[in-house]
Amino acid sequence: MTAQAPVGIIMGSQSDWRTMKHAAEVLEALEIPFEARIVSAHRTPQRLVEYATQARGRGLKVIIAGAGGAAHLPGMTAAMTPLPVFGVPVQSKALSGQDSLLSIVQMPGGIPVGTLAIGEAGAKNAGLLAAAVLALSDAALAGRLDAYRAAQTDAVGEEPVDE
Ligand code: RP5
Repeated sequence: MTAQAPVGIIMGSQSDWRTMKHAAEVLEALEIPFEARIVSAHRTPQRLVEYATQARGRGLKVIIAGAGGAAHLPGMTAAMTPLPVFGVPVQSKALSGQDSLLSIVQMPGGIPVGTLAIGEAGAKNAGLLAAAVLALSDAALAGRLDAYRAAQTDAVGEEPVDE
C-alpha cells in the first residue's frame, strides 16, 4: 500500500487546475507528495463532505482548496476538518477573482481559512505555506525549503537589464 500523501489539493472545477497546478509544481519541486482532486461545493456536495470529513483520518496534514466565483469550497472544507486549510481565490471571468477572494477571506471567527492572493501567485504561495507547515516536523524538508528560498534570492540581479 502506498503511503498517504500529506497534502491534498482540491478545486471546484477542472477549469481551476490551470491555476492550482502552480501549487502542485511547488510541492513537486520540494519533493512533497500530494493528491489533487476536483471537489465542487455546489456540483458535488456529497464528495466534499466525504473528502473533508475523511481527510484527517486518511492521513492528510494540509489541504489547499482553490475555487472561483461564489467560492464556498475552502470555507466548507474548513468547517468539516480540523486540518489547516489554505484557500486560493481563482481568477473569475466576471469579477477578476475579487468575488472569489471575498468569498474565501471573509470567514466568520471560529473557522479559519488561510487565504492567499488571487490566481497563480496565491496557488504558488499556498504550496509554499503547506511546505512550511510540514517542515516544522521534517528537518529534511526544512532544508529543501531553505535551499528553495536561497535559490530564489540568488536569482535576483543587483541591476536591471533590458529584456
Ligand atoms: C467554481 O466555479 C469553480 O471553482 C470555478 O472556479 C468556477 C467556474 O467553474 P466552471 O464553470 O469552469 O466549471 O465553482
